[in-house]
Amino acid sequence: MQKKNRVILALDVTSRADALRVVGAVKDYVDAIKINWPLILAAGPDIITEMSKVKDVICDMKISDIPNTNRLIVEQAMARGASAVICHGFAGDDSVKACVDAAKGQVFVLTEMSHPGGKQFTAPVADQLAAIAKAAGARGIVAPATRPERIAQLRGIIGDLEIIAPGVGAQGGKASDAIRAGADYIIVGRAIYEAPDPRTAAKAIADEVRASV
Ligand code: NUP
Repeated sequence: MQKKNRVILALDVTSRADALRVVGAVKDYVDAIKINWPLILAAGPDIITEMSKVKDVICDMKISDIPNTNRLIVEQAMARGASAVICHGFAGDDSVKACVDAAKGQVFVLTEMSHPGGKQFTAPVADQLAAIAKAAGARGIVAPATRPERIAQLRGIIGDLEIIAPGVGAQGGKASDAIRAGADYIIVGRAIYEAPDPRTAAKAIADEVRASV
């Protein structure tokens, strides 16, 4: 994934037609496409392969099983063209390591989640989850754009690993705040794909990011 716009599109639309329309409109302003269960279930796993021909795909399946099952899930995602996957850290270091091995390092580990409920269980252990990501050899972590101060604190734990930050727009976070706090990329879904003109919305966010780097 080329660090050009520092924007990752969260493509949580629920049809192949919408996915193609949105990606066609915004591809100049995003560096990767994050695909989550809504689109995989609606359009089938071949959508990973189709989208991977346009941009790098991050499969956000929030993998959180025993090591063997994690390995099988990651192998399926990578075989379909994913460039990276997202896993939970709470299943433990062996489960995260299984993902890292199967994805040859291309794993982002969830730390503190961006929604209000993320404060309940993930926030108190987020520092440990970040340490697990670092020790396992992951590529990076997912940290909340809704709480930029946490991005900065988690950066202190992971060093030069990458931070991708969801929560911009619909969840109330601001792109420039997340980037200034140390995020490498922001993740944006509804603020782009639900906008009247997704291309204009994506460009505005990419411009905001560029101005804050
Ligand atoms: O903590 C997280 N918060 C979050 O929103 C971890 C995530 N992976 N996400 C995902 O980012 C979420 O599942 C969705 O795909 C995207 C944010 O979408 P939006 O709020 O910009 O529409």
